[in-house]
Amino acid sequence: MIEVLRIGLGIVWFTNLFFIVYPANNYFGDFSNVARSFAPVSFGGPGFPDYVASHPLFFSWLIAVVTGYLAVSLTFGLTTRIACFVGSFFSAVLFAIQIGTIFVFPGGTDVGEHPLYILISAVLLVGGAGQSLSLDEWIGTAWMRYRATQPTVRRPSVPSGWTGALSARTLFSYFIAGTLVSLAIGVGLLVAFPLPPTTSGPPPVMGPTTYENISINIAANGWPQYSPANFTLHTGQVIFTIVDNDSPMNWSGCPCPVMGTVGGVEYVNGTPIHIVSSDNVAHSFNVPDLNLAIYTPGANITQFTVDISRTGEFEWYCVVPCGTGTDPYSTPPMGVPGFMEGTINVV
Ligand SMILES: [Cu+2]
Repeated sequence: MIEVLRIGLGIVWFTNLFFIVYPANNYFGDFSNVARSFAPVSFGGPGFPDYVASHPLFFSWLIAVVTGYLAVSLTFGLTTRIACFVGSFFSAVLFAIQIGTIFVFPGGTDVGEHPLYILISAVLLVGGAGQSLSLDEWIGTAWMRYRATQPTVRRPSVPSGWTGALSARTLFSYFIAGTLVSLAIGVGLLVAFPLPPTTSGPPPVMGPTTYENISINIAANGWPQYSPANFTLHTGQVIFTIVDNDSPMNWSGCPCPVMGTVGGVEYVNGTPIHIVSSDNVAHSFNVPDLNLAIYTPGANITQFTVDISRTGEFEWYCVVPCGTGTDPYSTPPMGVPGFMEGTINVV
């Protein structure tokens, strides 16, 4: 029974591995953009998601290699015990990093199952999984047979059956301690990459309420385009109006909580909204350094108010996959300044 559980978890990791290697998903190519799309919902702020997005080679391969190891190890029962530890620690780190999304979308993302993975790993470890239907068992038996054919010149001082050398209780203690440490590491990573500190000096004088009107139209070359993309604001309350003239678009992968506005809402055609429906999200307006995340439904008018208390240059970009090429996450106008990226100068 426990071996069935082990193989089942192995198959789950194989499906994750399949997602990674399936060419149409473009896992490696999209990695930065997907990581960046978590910035608005990371409870530690956008610092760590931005860091991951700017080191895509390392992090994409790290996740791919661990996923591949867990798939092979658990399914075939090779180094089962180590896989229980690795799998649990890996899940704990992922869970901690994405905990902000979980609170926003209960069970709505693929990270909601990680506590279950950790529990299954614990059960496999304590239950001594890997003792049948496994390569661990096959190798152990083969080794024993080989030993039996050898003349008994030197008896190893290692107690026989090394897999039982540590009691289940000791193992379980290591397991719990390691999982908790991994959770702490995940949280630590978020906290270690905080928002840029507010500039020191006297608090800025808040100016009067100002207005910023933006529209999204289809440019002559067929790309959707924010205009203006680069503009100047004054500190104080700014009331934005974004008229999105692009077509409505469904973005099923959307983590779309509104963040950083007065009241935590945006107004779509006058209706206050906390979480924008994935049924229609044509574009977004994300300013990580202001912790601002706005999603604009196509063929709608979105309004929101932001209190801006610091001066400086702030980058904004759209995280909604609106590229017009084969890969909507990475083809233009995604990431093209003047279309889906720009600079706000606050004076
Ligand atoms: Cu866009």
